Amino acid sequence: MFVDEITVEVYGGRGGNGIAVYRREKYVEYGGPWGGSGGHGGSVIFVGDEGKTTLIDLRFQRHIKAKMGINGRTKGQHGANAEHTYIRVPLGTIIYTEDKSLKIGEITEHNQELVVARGGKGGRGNMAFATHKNPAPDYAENGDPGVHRKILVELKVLADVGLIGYPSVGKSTLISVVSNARPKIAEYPFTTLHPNLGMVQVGDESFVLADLPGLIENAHLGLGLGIQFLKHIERCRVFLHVLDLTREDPYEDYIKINHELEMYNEELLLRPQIVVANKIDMPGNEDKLKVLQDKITVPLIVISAHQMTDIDKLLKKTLEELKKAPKVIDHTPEYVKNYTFEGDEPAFIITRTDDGFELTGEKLRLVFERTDFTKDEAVKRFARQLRSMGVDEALRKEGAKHHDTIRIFDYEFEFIE
Ligand SMILES: Nc1nc2c(ncn2[C@@H]2O[C@H](COP(=O)(O)OP(=O)(O)OP(=O)(O)O)[C@@H](O)[C@H]2O)c(=O)[nH]1
Ligand SMILES: [Mg+2]
Repeated sequence: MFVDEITVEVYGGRGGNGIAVYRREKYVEYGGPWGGSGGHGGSVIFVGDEGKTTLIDLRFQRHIKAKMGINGRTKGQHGANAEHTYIRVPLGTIIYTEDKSLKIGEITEHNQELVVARGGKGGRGNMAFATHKNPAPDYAENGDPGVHRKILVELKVLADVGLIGYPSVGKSTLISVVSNARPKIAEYPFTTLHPNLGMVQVGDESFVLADLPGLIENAHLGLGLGIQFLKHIERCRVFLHVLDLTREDPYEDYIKINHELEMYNEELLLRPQIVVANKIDMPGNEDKLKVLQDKITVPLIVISAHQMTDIDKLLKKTLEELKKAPKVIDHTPEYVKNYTFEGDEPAFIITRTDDGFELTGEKLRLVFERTDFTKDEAVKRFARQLRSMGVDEALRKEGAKHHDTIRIFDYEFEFIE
């Protein structure tokens, strides 16, 4: 099972409701407001974890819900804030909105935290609203809903060096002899289904090596593991292009794989490559080796991963190339903008309907959701809030008249001049 891209739904917890109650004491004539505020809802937070290499955990949690804040109580007691829900993900995880139009963020470091769905604020209890002018407010706020959205989670492996080549050429065997990685190795093609990372130590220096699934002709069109695989190599700074000397025509293989890279992203061809001619322990490779030596212009190292022949030589060369290689720049497309929770969207949007107007907008929704419409005073306060947001004025400008119907989410109001 190869998981490197997955859609999940995340729900920030709702904030707890505030409460409107009064103090009733035997000898106190007018008990004041005594309703506490609700606690904040918990957020869904992704955390970088260097010990993880796949997104497989997310497969089993397609809906991630953070906890709700506790409602406020009487005697001025505030509800507790909910705990956040933390989800550990591998480094190199990128989070987008479902349609990929917005990039929410990227996890590149261990323990880095990224809020993917913020919890709602707790509603204020009536105690919080008491003023000199209105010492006994008969309303409280509901908690805000948490952010709810579908996100696309993508993993791009962060490796310095990537092993590329046809299936069964010995990529996994090579990483298993040079690093701590222990991938599955077998005679049949497509043994490696997802990238394996290994740390390679050369003297007192080290680099991260990625063993990737085998590539075949037309991978860029989706054949084999196709695009799923190609994505991972975009961030490698150096490629070890492994050729199998027991195959019919290793030079032809070399050309074809490079062609696939080019078709996927021509910039990949500019990255330094070292050609690794593997399985020199097998007989009958002299002629093929001669062809490679004549035609290939990049560094060529002949090894046997199996017998561990000339591995040191390969690693030294790799380190040398890595030091020369430029840093890879992330070419996230222009239209993908960093998402901020406090966007610049207008506070409300007015649309004309048959019998009046409709109001929408995220900020307006927040004010709406906070209102407890079962309480007169709360509704009046809602009206005041709309006025201070400039809704009345804007409606008038749009031509709203006495008795026009104004639709705001679930409710209809009448425009009164
Ligand atoms: N004789 C010989 N066999 C090797 C050598 N390196 C790998 N093999 C064998 O080749 C077969 C494939 O090796 P893998 O390391 O799984 O190949 P891979 O490139 O990772 O293959 P995919 O994961 O399918 O892309 C296994 O049977 C290995 O034992 C070598 O240097 N000499
Ligand atoms: Mg493999």
